[in-house]
Amino acid sequence: EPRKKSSYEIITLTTWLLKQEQVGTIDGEMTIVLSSISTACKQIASLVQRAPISNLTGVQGAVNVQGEDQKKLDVVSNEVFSNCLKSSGRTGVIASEEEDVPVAVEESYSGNYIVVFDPLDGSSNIDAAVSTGSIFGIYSPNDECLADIGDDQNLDQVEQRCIVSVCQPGSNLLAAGYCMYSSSVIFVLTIGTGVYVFTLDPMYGEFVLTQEKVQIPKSGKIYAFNEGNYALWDDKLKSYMDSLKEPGSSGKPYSARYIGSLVGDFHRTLLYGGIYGYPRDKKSKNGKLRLLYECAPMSYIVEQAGGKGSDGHQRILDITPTEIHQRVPLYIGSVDEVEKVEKFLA
Ligand code: P6P
Repeated sequence: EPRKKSSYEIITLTTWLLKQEQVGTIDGEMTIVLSSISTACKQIASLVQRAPISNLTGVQGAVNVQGEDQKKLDVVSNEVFSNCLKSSGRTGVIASEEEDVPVAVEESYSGNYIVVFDPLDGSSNIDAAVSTGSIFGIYSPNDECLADIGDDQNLDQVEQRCIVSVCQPGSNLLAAGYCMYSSSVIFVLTIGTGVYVFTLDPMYGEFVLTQEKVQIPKSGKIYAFNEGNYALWDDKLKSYMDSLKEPGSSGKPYSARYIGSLVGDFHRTLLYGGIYGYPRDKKSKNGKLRLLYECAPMSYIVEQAGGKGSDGHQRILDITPTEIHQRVPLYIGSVDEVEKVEKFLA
């Protein structure tokens, strides 16, 4: 008797990852790394959702029950991410916004993937309970940087080698994703076969597949820039910004939406279309966002969804970082919208 397929088939992230491994899109090591990342995101989701409560358990600079100083949520998120990756045993090197240099993971015994991440982007929004997110990217293992780690090689030589192996162009990414902590907890992932969206079901703590092969609209009349910096922008950018306010042939100007959290602004752009931009300005010569663990992963995702990620002149994924925390200007979203700003900036 063939198994009756239930009409209400739930596909969890775990089962989805195993399926991708079965068809050979990813190997078993990558499956474990991605699964450990999703575990970190679940833990961070619960930390973020209870942040105001845990803040109430003690006054500023309170001491927690183990006698440790209470840490800021973004530092705690970094520890959660790092611990999950280290215990996966398949991560060779991690580079985080919260770490000055890449960390070579001694516990790694196979896989040796390179994982870059921003554990909690937009953390200044936490106290107001506005959306925040974690962003990650995974590069292929790089064994030579980890070579001789057992010998008494001085660690900063290893770290130097690891910096080189971490500084790869986004075009080398094998996987990228983010987890948005908002009205829903949304895990967005690409392994190079399109963009998949999973929603955390709090009933049983699993990410459930809710959208497959997301395609960003080719155009969209929503823009997300911090116009408070307008006076600091160059004239070409000002002209672009002014053009968005003209009613144009449709009789309606663009709408501004900006929540001060890249993950939230990006996710809305991915689903509704439009553009998110963080330009360079007179104060920040290279803009504010980091290439390695913010702009490159987001650009890989948006390209997998049929969109574009640019620094205003070139494809983000073609830029090779020269240092871990390098900043670049970012224009990302619908093809028509990114190409429009590139024309103004040419
Ligand atoms: P501003 C958060 O600090 C962040 O890195 C992004 O998430 C966000 O889009 C941007 O910076 C906000 O920066 O200068 O507009 O407050």
